[in-house]
Amino acid sequence: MSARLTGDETALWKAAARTLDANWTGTSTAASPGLYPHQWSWDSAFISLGLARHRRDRAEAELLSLFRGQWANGMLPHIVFNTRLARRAFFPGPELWHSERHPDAPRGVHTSGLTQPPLQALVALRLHECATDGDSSRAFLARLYPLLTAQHRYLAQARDIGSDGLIAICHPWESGLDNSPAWDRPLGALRLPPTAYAPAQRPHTLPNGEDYDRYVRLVALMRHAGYRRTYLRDDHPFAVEDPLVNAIYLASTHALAEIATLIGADPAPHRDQAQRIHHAILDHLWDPETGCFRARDLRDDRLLPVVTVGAFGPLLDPELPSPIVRNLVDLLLSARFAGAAGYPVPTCDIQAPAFDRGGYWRGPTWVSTNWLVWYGALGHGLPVIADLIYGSTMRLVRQSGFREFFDPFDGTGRGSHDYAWSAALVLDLLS
Ligand code: 9YW
Repeated sequence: MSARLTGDETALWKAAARTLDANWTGTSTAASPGLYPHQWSWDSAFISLGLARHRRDRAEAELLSLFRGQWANGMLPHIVFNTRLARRAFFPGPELWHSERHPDAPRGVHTSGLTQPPLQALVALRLHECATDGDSSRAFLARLYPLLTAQHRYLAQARDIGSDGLIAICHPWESGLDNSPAWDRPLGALRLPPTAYAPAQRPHTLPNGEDYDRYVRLVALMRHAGYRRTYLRDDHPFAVEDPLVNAIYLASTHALAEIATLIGADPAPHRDQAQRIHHAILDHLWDPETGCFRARDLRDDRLLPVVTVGAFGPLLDPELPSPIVRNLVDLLLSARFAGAAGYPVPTCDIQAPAFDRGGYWRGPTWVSTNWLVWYGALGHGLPVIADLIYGSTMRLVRQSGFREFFDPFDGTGRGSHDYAWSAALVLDLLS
């Protein structure tokens, strides 16, 4: 804990550290003890950022534990199930995925068959930057590097569905922003057979049962096709290039180049790849007419209409042209986002018809997306934006605790309590 913290900040720091301690399972961190008892991929990345400030040993263990679930083709699954828990601890559990039937899946651990935003390389580099023992930290990076490069190779080979340098999500869960209105159109276009899942089995967080059936349907299609690359490219009905996912991919590719340099490997292929992603984000996801980034539906080659918090993801691109940075700042401060929200950043454009202040990823403020926009703003030397988001995040957790998500107008906490990434990212912000 830093000596420059005020009394208030020290109390918050201790509460966040206690939450992480309570969620620690012995080898990794439960995303939320009641609701999400397993290990989620991008949660794990955010969580290790907080652990790095509190228990360095656990920060490394957290990432290594996640990569135990990595498939032989490099795919890093979005859930690694905790096999010590009862099978019914979370729905949908391992029975939806049947990873044990897939030749690429690891033995002795159950995983999902989807992935999530590839934050891990970015986080691994940040862990190194705040390490006190440089040698041991470099050794950790050297251990992680082949796993990270395999993860990125999988994305470049299997998920560049548009052959344009960007990666596509094949399921809303892969975005991390599960029920974002950005996916409404491609999800609505999906033909739905009668479902086998009873309404009682659906998690409370998703109000719309029909959407949930569509999620399960998409998983079934992928599973039946053996998650095959050619199926995903040619036939899978859901393929979307999202600006937030791709900006994370870009930032992690830059991080991979730096990690390569630190451990004496060749950074050049990662630098070339980063250039390709940078140009593709601008060429394919920037809409000059509306002055913002939007997701592209590859199945009908159109930008999707709704503007979400994902529009600010490209701030993670260190080479984002300054006129575009200015556009994003104006949009962020406008009445569509921070200008009308007491507790920014809402996850959906407040003026969009789909905006819902209590609707999970359809409007509420989340600590994770706030951290990403904050980090991007710092990278572009935008202290006013960074301070605005820092202040809003601190007010949220002080007022409502480490909740899963928050009402963007009055800061009311919603969803699960003791949500690990809300605590972890507060530790990172305070450090
Ligand atoms: C689900 C674990 C996950 C996060 C996702 C969030 C939510 C629920 O919880 O998903 O059923 O997977 O939307 O981003 O990784 O915290």
